[in-house]
Amino acid sequence: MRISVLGGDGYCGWATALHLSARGHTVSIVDNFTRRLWDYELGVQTLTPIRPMPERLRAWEQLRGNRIDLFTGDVTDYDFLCSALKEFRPDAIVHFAEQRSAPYSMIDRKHAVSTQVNNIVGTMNVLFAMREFLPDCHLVKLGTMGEYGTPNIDIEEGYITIEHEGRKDTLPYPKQPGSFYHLSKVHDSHNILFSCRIWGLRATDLNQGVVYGTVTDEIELDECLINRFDYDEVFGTVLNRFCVQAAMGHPLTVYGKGGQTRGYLDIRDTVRCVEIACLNPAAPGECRVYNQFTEQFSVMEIARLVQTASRKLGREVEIDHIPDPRVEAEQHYYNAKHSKLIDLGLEPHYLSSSLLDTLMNIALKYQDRVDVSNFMPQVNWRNPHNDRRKNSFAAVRAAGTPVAR
Ligand code: NAD
Ligand code: USQ
Repeated sequence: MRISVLGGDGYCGWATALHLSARGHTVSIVDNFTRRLWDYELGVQTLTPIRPMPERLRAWEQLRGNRIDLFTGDVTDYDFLCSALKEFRPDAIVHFAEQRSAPYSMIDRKHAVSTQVNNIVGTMNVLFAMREFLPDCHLVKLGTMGEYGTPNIDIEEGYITIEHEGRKDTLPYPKQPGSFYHLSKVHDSHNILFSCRIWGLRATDLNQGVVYGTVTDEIELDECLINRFDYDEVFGTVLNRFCVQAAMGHPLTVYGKGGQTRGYLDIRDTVRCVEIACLNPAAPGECRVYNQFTEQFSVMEIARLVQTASRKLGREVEIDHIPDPRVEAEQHYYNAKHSKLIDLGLEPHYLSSSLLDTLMNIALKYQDRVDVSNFMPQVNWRNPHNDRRKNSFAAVRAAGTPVAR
């Protein structure tokens, strides 16, 4: 297949582009590298020294003989997006190109607005481009399990059948997201569903859980292909953060009681799920929703697993309960269905102590790059003007460092 990976420089996107290329698909990457700029804005960096995109692509071509085309630009720029898609003519568009951090979207008004503009406009542009000149193309869009929130009933895969006043219908599952970022995904989902209904487009909305890990079969082929491993409070996801904290002997930062339960998956399953969705396209007019995760854990369960794995490596690490900077249920019912991708052939990599060892060893390998001041949360949901003064745009500008805006 010809597959365009929007956001192919990112954590999930880079691993997916390589996986699809390794499996014989013809792949293009579309990215404007804004994520590298956001790291710079926040004064954080990935634990792992990711290479510039031209170096990444050269290394891949030399290793595997597979060329990945690069289109550098912003998906919110409709003319750019159209020219990239018209030139490549994909059978499937995998859309990762969004601002994906809940804390980033909760810093202040500016970050909330820029998150929603970036995400919603980008997805709208993809939908309009498909309608205009790629009507048979299949959109594989990364959504999030966080769109559903934490209802006190089981979570279905996208739709729920309801009986009301003696009548019955199957309707989109109710959404109760927990950040302006998660809300942007809900708005995307509505726009995608509407476009499929009125224009007959085909789409799969992958409601992905929290991703962990950093290595895939392709990424471990060469140091130049190394993937992101974010551990900071804004972009680091919880399991990856805990592994780096444990490796550094820092207490694990459980927010509040730690009963917050989410769906999780290994990045090796992310890349496989995306390929499965591409190989089994939705029908014209169909907007499918798959819940893309393999296991559920509470934050405390993850903390205890990391603590045990750390002990085995001879490192004692404490678990700290710090006041939850987010507004979220700290103890709640959670049971989300996730069988559709398994039915299509996904064979999950369940969380193992050996994977935790691997992640802690990666953290030790790059420990010189760890800034422990990025472990504690600074963004608070209750405060509409979070002061990340030391790293803010204003401070960077004041220091005279050029910032592209
Ligand atoms: P990431 O920040 O590592 O990568 C996103 C990429 O998209 C970056 O390379 C960025 O430069 C690019 N991008 C953003 N806006 C763009 C724009 N307007 N034009 C062009 N490129 C743009 O994020 P990720 O962790 O790889 O997540 C990818 C997708 O998967 C996101 O949509 C996210 O919501 C979803 N997701 C991620 C996780 C997770 O745990 N990482 C979990 C569930 C869902
Ligand atoms: N948490 C802690 N301690 C930490 C970090 C997080 O207790 O040091 C808690 C959070 O409060 C939250 C849970 O762990 O309850 C998960 O937080 P996270 O930062 O790992 O993940 P989240 O903010 O939900 O976002 C991540 C991705 C996002 C994706 C989402 C999937 O960044 O792009 O959409 O996971 S889901 O959670 O299913 O919505």
